[in-house]
Amino acid sequence: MSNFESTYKAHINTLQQRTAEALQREGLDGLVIHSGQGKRLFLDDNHYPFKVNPQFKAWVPVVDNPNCWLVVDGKSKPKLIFYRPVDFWHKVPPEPNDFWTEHFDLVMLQQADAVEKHLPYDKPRFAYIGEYIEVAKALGFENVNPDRVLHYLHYQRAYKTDYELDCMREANKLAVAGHKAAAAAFHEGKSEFDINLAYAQASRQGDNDVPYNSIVALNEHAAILHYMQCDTDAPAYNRSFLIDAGANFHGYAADITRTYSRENDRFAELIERVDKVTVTLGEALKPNVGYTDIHLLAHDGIAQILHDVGLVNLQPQDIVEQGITRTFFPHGIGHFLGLQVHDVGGQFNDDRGTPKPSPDDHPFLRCTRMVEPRQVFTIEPGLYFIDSLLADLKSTEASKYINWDTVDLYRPYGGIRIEDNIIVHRDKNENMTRDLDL
Ligand SMILES: [Mn+2]
Repeated sequence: MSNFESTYKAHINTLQQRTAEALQREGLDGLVIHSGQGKRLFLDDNHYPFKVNPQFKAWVPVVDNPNCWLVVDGKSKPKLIFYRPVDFWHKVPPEPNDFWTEHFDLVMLQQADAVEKHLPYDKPRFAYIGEYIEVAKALGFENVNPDRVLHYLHYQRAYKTDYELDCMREANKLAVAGHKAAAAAFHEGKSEFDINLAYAQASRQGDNDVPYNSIVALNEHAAILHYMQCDTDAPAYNRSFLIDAGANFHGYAADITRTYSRENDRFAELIERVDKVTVTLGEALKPNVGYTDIHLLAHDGIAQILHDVGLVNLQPQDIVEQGITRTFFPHGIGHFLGLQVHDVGGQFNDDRGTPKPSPDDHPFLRCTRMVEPRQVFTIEPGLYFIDSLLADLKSTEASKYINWDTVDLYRPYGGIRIEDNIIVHRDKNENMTRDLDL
């Protein structure tokens, strides 16, 4: 892991510069970034899984420790207040001694509510960045998550440092190992539950480690965009399989989708065609192209497929113009990827946070920015047979262009999504997912 040592220093320098600029704009001296707190279930003594503040894990690869604090001012060595209680019920994290620790002044905190003596004295000159507003107020902070600071940091987060790109390549490795094992389990006729276990085992990620709930969908379930169940019983026959599953590495996400057919049948052919659209769009991503244009290109690609396989009796251009592609491809072409699976800042026009919303006809597009080097995107076209959307289409004028018998042949397979994770470099793209032979 010496590789991380060499890039991490530059990563911290970049965060320092961004912090200095954000503070200057807001007229503040520093930020106090809270990792978070444990959250108890209502009327219960159990806790929800801890999910760290993304602004905290941007600085340190510590994702599992609540009650930690960072004090940063963009100039001095950052201070990390690291929570280490005396606790015989839970595992107490060891004193950090990793590649990143030398970049921080470390202070150990034994009691969560004793943090005040380690925080800056002049609270009005600092902003609290975190989820627990009452805690911030009780400590005397007046500035809590100021918009101008967050907008600036969120906008800049689209440009990944070399350290972040390395982390995301590692996350892709973990996820791809899981995807290969999941595909094998599908071909053995396993249940969704057992396929999910195969994924977890190979990716070394449990349900609380992955960056989002994995979608493990057999047959018709593949038509449910955010299918979150996992049937424990295998269906009588595994026809088709859609898996959208990622992994985390040092707090950075992978987000990959693949679709498989059990037989070499018409659905397999459809998968191959969507796969080609993913590859083509991945190549179309380049500096100075609008991400919205990539989304519109996806509709052209889907329209071509609908025409070629005889689902719709219209020329591709007319299929798009009539809005028919939105029945079969109702979501956005992708999003920024990073510390969060749908990384922030996708709909900003500038670093002041001026909104740049998605086009009216494409409300689910999560990113409208210009494509630039060091950005990391998913590209995830899909083609689904969703009963409710098909029923809507059937009730319109355009119904007469649809070959409903052909639609019915595909319905039992659910749908297709093929999603890659792509780094845009100045002179080329790096498809992290395909580079790992998935
Ligand atoms: Mn995605």
